[in-house]
Amino acid sequence: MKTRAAVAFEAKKPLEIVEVDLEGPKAGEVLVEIKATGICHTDAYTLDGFDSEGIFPSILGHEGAGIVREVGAGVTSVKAGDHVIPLYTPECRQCKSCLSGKTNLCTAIRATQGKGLMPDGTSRFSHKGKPIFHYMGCSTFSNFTVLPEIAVAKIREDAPFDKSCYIGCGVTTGVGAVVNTAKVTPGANVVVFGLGGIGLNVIQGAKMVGADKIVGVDINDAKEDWGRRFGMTHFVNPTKVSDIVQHLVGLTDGGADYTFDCTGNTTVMRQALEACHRGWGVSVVIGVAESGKEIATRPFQLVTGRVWKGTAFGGARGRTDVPKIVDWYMNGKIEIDPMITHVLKLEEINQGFDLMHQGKSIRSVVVF
Ligand code: NAD
Ligand code: AHE
Ligand code: ZN
Repeated sequence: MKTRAAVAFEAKKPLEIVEVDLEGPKAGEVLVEIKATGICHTDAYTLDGFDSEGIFPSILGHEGAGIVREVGAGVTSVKAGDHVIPLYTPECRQCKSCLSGKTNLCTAIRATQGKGLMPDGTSRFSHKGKPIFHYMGCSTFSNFTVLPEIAVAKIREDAPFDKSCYIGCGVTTGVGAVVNTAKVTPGANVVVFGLGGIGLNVIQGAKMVGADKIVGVDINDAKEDWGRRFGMTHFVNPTKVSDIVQHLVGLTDGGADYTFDCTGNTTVMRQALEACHRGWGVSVVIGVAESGKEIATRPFQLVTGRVWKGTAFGGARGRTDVPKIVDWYMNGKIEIDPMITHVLKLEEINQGFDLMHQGKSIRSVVVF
């Protein structure tokens, strides 16, 4: 079939809206009509050439929601008509990682996914007879896409696509980092670095679990009102204090119980670790750093009890947890609507990247 898609033909170039060819689902795969997709900073990071797994031409996008239109042989867990959220972290429930009960990082299809291919080692997308690569196993910047069955979460049908798509990455990552990865406890002091589409969800997660002080750190003063809107109690612009770590240690009576990096900046990651309380503070890396960047700190920071952790997709097991997070949204336990600052047509998708780089959006959502 033919489908409209925003194609990244080259790094650092705007996406081009073209008609591409899409092969139907093979065994164990499903064809999904994408109804809406968010634009996450990770899409921009890959488009800008910072991703060591970045591969072109490809169809980016990994924060979508849509409807199953066709299933391949042997598919049993979803059927045509089901509403689904694509999962860049699938959940096969059979691999060593899934069976361990210790991680959400399913390994069943990670190798081919990282190469922009379906599990059989081929692409379903092509343009003018040449293959186009998939992205993060999702490629939601296409009106139709093909996904492995284990990479879709079936969700309730009354959830609006233009909001629930955000649960495909940003909401689950931020809230999940608090609930699943850090396991923030009531009364804890929390510091969140980077108040964008992910950081604001860390803030709302921290508020939800009853954190006490929730300190937001951002170089953009315009983010202060956004943070407060979701439960932030204090704001710091690091460019306006002489030593951000000492400032935060002072604000949190010796250091935070939990800190979160939502910037992808390795200097900030170090600050986040060092702003943790001696003896028990836990710092969670969420931000994705540019290819080649490394993190550093004095080992003494760890010897004296601070813990450095990371999280992908908020530690969520996609097929199990995503439907629950959709329920949280539908039942009013978490908010999504105010964070969606811009709704765009596919033809306007490059504006969404510009708004993100200018710090003018929280989330732009493309509706098909
Ligand atoms: P965003 O652009 O919406 O927000 C980033 C925020 O960080 C902005 O408000 C910006 O002003 C702020 N910032 C930038 N540099 C800063 C600095 N030096 N100090 C303080 N604040 C600073 O991006 P987003 O969509 O929220 O994504 C944030 C990061 O999380 C990105 O690196 C993205 O790739 C990553 N991410 C990771 C996962 C995961 O599973 N681990 C999932 C989604 C996104
Ligand atoms: N491909 C990059 C790493 C990118 C990365 O860390 N991706 C996160 C999700 S970001 C979503 O917005 C992730 O899930 N990582 C785990 C995984 O298996 O990819 C690189 O450095 O090569
Ligand atoms: Zn993302």
